[in-house]
Amino acid sequence: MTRLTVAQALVKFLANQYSERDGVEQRLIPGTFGIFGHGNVAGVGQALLEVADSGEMPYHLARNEQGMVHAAVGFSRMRNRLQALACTASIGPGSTNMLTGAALATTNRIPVLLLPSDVFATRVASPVLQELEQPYGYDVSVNDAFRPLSKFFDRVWRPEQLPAALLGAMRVLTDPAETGAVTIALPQDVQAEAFDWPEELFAKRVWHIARPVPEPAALERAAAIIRSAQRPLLVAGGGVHYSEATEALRAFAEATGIPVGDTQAGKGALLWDHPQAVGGVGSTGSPVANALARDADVVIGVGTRYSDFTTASRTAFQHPGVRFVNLNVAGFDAAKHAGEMLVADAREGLDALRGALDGYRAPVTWDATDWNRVVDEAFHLGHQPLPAQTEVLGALNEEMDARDVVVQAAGSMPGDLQMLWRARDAKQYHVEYAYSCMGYEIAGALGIKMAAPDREVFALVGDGSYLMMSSEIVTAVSEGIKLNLVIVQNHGFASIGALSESLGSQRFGTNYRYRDPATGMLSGDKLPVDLAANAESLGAKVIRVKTIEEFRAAIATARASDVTTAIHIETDPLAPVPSSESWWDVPVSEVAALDSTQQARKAYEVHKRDQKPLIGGTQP
Ligand SMILES: Cc1ncc(C[n+]2csc(CCOP(=O)(O)OP(=O)(O)O)c2C)c(N)n1
Ligand SMILES: [Mg+2]
Repeated sequence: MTRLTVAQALVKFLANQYSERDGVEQRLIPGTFGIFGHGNVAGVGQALLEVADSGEMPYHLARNEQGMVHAAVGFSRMRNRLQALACTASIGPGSTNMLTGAALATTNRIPVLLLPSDVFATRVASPVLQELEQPYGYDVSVNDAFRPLSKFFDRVWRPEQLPAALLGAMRVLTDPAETGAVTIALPQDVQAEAFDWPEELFAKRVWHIARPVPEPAALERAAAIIRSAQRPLLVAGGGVHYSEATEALRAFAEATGIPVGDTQAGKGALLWDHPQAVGGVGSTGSPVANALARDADVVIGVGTRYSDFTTASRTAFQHPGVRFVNLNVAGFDAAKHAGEMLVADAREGLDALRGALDGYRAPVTWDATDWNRVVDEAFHLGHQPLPAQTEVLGALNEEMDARDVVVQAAGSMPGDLQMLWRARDAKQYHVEYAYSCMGYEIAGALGIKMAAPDREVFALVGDGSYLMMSSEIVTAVSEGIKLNLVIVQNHGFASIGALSESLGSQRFGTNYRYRDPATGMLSGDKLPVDLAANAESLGAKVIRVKTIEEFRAAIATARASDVTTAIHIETDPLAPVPSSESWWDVPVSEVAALDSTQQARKAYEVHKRDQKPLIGGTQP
């Protein structure tokens, strides 16, 4: 027996957990992010202090709890879900600040271990500082809000409950089908309570990350459907990366001749210059992929959750008899669009399908020449007087090393990136577009750099995102973790502004400007906001550029620097962007006094006709 507090036992346990896949073993939880308050400073905080100089559980002080969960997500995604970080927060606001991060992790199917602190189990001092009281239930706490956001949730009211909670948490973190946010809520008093633990709790334990193989009958059914296809299209999602199946995908594509489109999480699964890479599928995809999607008779989804951006809100696939074959480790995703379910690891499944399709060649053809020219033009627009955002992305795409990583999450950039970016390395493109959370960029980049210190990481940050959360710059500076930031200043929401205008809402409330007393609207002068000065004040080195030539030079300077460097550039939010020739369902008011809204509603109703509640489902 070992006498330790609950928090000490937790830390000791976590330090002894390992993951294994393909014979490679590594620490499952190699570090902990945290912010201390009275809810965890003397519990989990004390336990982390006891091991602080042993390397057993490195501790990183974050600046914002939401940010630290984003960093943990960036880290785990970069490590293909083989490792996860823990996040400890104090009770009340410290913990609820992690809710957005929890939702983001679960939506993206990325493992993070969240350790919110909780109110006293004994309730002897209740209501404690930051305790929310509910007259209908004395056992309700704000941490119950984690339940719908987590793939595993437990609250350790008694020390005896800890071992089972820990085992359950590790299982879900390492289960590729179930993974996401894993939450263990820790009452403040229980964290500090001592208990006699069995030695075995702290033995080294290896969690084997499975590569489930397809069931033979399911493989046969899937292969039969693909063999019947005249115009098949494969949609590669994030699961291809997490399973490290990019080589298997390339071999599959080359053996079958099937074109490969990608999703935001899947970009880079097949590198852009592969002759069978046709670009993004859906609302922000390439017209080449979207033409193939429109006419596809068989869609093979690999590791994709089929978000509305991928299906263009269920308008992307218009062949009346279209059928889906969904290779996914999660039955939940494999069942979508009435697909033939091939529940398996992406690499195992692709290899098995390649074998089962021996001799099959897809007769489908396409031509990407025109589209490649359109992208080249967008990258070199020469827009005046301010450069276009597409030129910023183009310069970055061209100047970055193949192994550098570009990070983005929200605003107008994810769409432009999905459409235009030419991924030259499987891990070059990191856009969080499942939760599309403003503020992910800098915090996520911090975790990515921690996961891949040998790569340069470039976070593209819109002014809106920057204002929402730039605090992890300070963490990067304090930890000596070098980031490159590109702050794209366009004085508001280019994205939602354009969306608003296209939906007849006249960019209302999307510009960061002074309120104009004459109109009462936020349509006055630009604000005197200087985000470069802000970044500098947080400890970053700053380069201000005005032209694309200066920007290119600044990228080289930032890359060569060993300290966190922010490049500030102003762009024209109204500059042209190529069309994906696709659609996204954002409902427009059915009745309106405004003529602009009435016109937009008419256009909306035309698009709605192409939308099908059920896309697939045709029986052979
Ligand atoms: C946390 C959060 N709040 C709101 C939104 C909705 N939203 C999407 S894009 C956007 C504006 C982003 O502005 P900015 O970062 O400047 O990028 P830009 O649109 O100018 O490219 C908003 C408010 C979001 N995605 N995330
Ligand atoms: Mg902006």
